[in-house]
Amino acid sequence: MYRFWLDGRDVESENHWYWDWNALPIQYSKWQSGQPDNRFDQDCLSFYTSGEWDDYGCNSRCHAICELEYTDTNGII
Ligand SMILES: [Ca+2]
Ligand SMILES: [Ca+2]
Repeated sequence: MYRFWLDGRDVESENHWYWDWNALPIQYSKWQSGQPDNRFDQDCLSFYTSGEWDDYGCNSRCHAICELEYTDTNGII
């Protein structure tokens, strides 16, 4: 099972999750059972390939997902 970053954080106030890109509160959640546990002060949001969320140490390593705009030679995006 792989883990990926989401753009959420609760670094300002424990368990008050917000999107880092626009600072808005996160309205939806899909926490894994027992999460978020803030273990060793976890303040960044990750998710597993199962789709379940887990708070995770911000300096930890895990996979990233990038969004790219792409247009092929036929103009299809
Ligand atoms: Ca936390
Ligand atoms: Ca956790």
